Amino acid sequence: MTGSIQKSESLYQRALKNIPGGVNSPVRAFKSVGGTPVFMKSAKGAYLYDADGNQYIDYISSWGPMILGHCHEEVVSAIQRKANESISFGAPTELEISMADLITDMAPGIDMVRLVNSGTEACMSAVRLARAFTGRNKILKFEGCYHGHADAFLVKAGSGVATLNIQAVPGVTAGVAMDTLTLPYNDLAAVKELLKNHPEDIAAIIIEPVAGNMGCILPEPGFIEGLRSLCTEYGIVYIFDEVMTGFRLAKGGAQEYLNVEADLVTYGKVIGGGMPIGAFGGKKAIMEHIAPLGNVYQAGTLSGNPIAVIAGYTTLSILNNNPSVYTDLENRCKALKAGLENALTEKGITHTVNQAGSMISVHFGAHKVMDLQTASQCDIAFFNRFFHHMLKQGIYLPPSAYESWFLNHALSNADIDKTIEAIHKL
Ligand code: KE4
Repeated sequence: MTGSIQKSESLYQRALKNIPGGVNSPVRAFKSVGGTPVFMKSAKGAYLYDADGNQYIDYISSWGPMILGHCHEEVVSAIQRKANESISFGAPTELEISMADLITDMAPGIDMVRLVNSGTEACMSAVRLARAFTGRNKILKFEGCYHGHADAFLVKAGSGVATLNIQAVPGVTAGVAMDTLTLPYNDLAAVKELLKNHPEDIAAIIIEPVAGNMGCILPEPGFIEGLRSLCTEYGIVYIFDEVMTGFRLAKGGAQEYLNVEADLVTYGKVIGGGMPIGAFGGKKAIMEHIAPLGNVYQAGTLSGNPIAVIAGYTTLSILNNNPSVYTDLENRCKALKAGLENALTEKGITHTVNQAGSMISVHFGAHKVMDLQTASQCDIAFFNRFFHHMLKQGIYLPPSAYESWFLNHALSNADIDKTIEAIHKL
């Protein structure tokens, strides 16, 4: 059991004075689950320590990046060494070549890659590139998928937009929204119908190949493959948003995990090892339109920043050289799934657990959760109570029913057992 969070409470009151909602990203504010957001002070391995000294088993892993666990010795010392040499140049470096080579080596079908500073930047740049490459304006995204906060993506988006139930984000103009078409995730028939009516209007289909922003939602058999065939048939750029799944589901991300190759892929989170990095990459025939090679302008003051890149490069290198990390993570996640299902069943709580690799989510309802609608039909109020019960037990879950949990490699079997025990105390 955790103790007082008095320091978090006073920090939150101070934060509200100069920061909108007291946080620098909405999902951290506990808005949907209620209560005071816990202010964290340090982290090591699988554990977080809050401002009051309470310890938590971490299932957020900074929303994915901390796949190796917090403050991994090799990553920390690489950052420290690099910081003694440089912080930022704004000039090309050899390290960026090594990073590009490593990403193209680990991920299938990536001929060229451009580093940016966030997943949002990666996704917005990939869409601009697809529009330039095809000469078309419209994009198709899926309800409940979240591709960052660029205007084009804030149409029926997941993550914090779904959590806060924002139907239409103010500031996104009708002109922008009209070029973003949306359909339910997993509805291949609806996509086929749409393309029949818009055979030459759509520049890109952008998708989370395993979705993590309405909880963890798996593609139905044939869905991702079906989109691949349709994109090829209609000359549409197929964009995998792998900001969450990239280098997490497998060394080659969802492309490897699902055995489907996209035309462009976006990355974030894990590739920065906890530092701010995004990236987009793909077929040379498309990527060579990016400035200064081509005319599709995309830029960034801190893109390829040495400190961020060394954190990401060290993280990816460890993953590349130790592929058993992925089997460990998947096995531990499967054990967690089984433990959650057994414990919730014993408590007589109707639920469904979705899991892919080291991504997992619990939904309170008897039905299959396979898109935003079925995720929204679950008992969100019960999830909120569940969240606070687990938090009190020292288990730190994403503070929203519309988020995936992320396991890190520092989690032990004892941590998983403690998580399951906490359910029995519900
Ligand atoms: P960032 O701009 O936050 O680095 O990445 C945007 C993004 C793009 N694509 C996918 C599939 C994503 O999940 C994200 C960001 N994920 C959220 C969590 N659902 C980040 C957490 C937050 O917004 O604070």
